[in-house]
Amino acid sequence: MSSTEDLDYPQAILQYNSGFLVSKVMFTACELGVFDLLLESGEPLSSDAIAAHLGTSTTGMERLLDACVGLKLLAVELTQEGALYRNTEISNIYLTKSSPKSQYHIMMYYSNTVYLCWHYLADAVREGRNQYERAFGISSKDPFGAMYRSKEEMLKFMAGQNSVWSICGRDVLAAFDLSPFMQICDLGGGGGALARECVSLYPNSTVTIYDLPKVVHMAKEQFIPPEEHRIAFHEGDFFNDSIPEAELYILSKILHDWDDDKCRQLLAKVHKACKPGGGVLLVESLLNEDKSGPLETQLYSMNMLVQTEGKERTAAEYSKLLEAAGFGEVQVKRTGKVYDAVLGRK
Ligand code: ASE
Repeated sequence: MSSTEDLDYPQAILQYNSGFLVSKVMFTACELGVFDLLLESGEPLSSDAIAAHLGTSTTGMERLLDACVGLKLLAVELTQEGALYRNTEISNIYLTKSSPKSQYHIMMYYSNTVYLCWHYLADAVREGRNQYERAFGISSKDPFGAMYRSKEEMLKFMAGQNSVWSICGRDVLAAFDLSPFMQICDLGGGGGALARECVSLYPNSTVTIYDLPKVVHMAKEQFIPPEEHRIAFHEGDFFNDSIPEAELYILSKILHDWDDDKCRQLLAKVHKACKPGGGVLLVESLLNEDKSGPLETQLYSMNMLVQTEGKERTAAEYSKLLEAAGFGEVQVKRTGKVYDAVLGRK
């Protein structure tokens, strides 16, 4: 495409202009249970039948379904009885609640929590800080206090964070051979999906999920079956309480929540607790060195601005933080998916 064509028909601008409409159509179809219904039904359904089953208006549902067809999240077939809708393969796998690779929970978190913070993106940029006060009327001093403001919010966040590991958990854990590390501590391990992936990939390892007491209680109650004996728990606040000894610490999407000062504090503490010969695995979405991309990571970094005290960083930035804490032999592996791996050794 020549640059004049670009200027005559600014496809990118038009597309970006409606980007949030696309997200909200997908989120809404998920929330209302369109994909679950079409999976369960096992046969294509009319918009009237879908509306009736889900208790919505027909006029609204018809438009939602057609927009989903435009997005290739549904397929439509015209028959004598009218238009019949069915899931596409990608919707069956990723948008239904019950699928092992379901992204339903992260979408509900984006649609109902993240979305409200993004309403104040301009304020976040002006002020350089998160927007919990404007979005929810709660203090933004303690981002996780705000994110875990209710049991429901905490559960939504934990379930949402879990869902990404069904897609890229294996890749980040297989990026390095972690089999020499038997005793692993997942700091801020939350709902434990990565810990479960870890004991499945490395059958000789045990993983201790370290998290706030209320998070650990929820993980035990909702996410980790009691018969999973290779997963243990440790309740604490990693900034204020002690960190147990381990051979490998996993910090998955932890440093991106905090500024450089807090990251240095935490990594110094991890280094002190770490067994000699042990290491630390950072799982993060890496920016290019010149921060020119990937777009998904640049957008995540904006999300860290509206929701946390952190940002996404480059591999060199993470290496510097690790080295400042005393870790060496830093290795970086890009997985080609949204999350990458950085390993440092003590
Ligand atoms: C965090 C991760 C997330 C803190 C807040 C968050 C996510 C959404 N909100 O550690 C999931 C990852 N997605 C993004 C946009 O970073």
